[in-house]
Amino acid sequence: MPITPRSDDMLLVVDLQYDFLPGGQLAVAGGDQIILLINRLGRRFENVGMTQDWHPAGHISFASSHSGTQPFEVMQLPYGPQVLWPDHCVWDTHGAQFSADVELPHTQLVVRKGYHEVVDSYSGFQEADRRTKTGLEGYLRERGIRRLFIAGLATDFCVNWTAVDAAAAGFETHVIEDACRAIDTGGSLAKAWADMHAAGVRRIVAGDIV
Ligand code: VGL
Ligand code: ZN
Repeated sequence: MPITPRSDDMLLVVDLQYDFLPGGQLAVAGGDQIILLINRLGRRFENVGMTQDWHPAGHISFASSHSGTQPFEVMQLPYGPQVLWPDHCVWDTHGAQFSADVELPHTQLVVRKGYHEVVDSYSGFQEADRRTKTGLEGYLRERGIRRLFIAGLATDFCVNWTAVDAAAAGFETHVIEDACRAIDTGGSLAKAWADMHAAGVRRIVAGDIV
């Protein structure tokens, strides 16, 4: 289905940071392969936003914060099950920076998330406690944005949770599949697409945007 960008659309680019790219602490396979495509997509959108995973050292989502655990294990935390990760996207480290290959100079908004030590936040809208908001929804409403086009890393975590929350908030939400790459741990990618489908998220490819 061809879709033409409008002035009430935003391209929301998720977590294109060194730690999620090959060589990073939580590298997503092929993560570097989507950057040029996203740069090209970005030129089609008047409104571009980015999210940035942004954790304090010792963050609760890090396996290193819980003795006797390993990365990719799941741990029960007060707000629900949490996959434990290698340390990543720590404040003011190189790994937390956006890739220098990202060329989206007209980006209007950067939303940081995951900055509270005891709660993770995959979603750009709210933390994993499902209560603490980032402010993104209010920003988009004040800007008159009605449709969101989401690309970036990782399909099954931050893209997924951001898309599901966007749809729940009433935005017409599209995930650009070939402009995303997944971690895929413990069946997370299949579950993510099922969750996004159930939430009414539309699964498109970059070629649909004309
Ligand atoms: C992400 C795991 C941990 C993501 C962030 O950007 O998808 N995944 N933190
Ligand atoms: Zn993270």
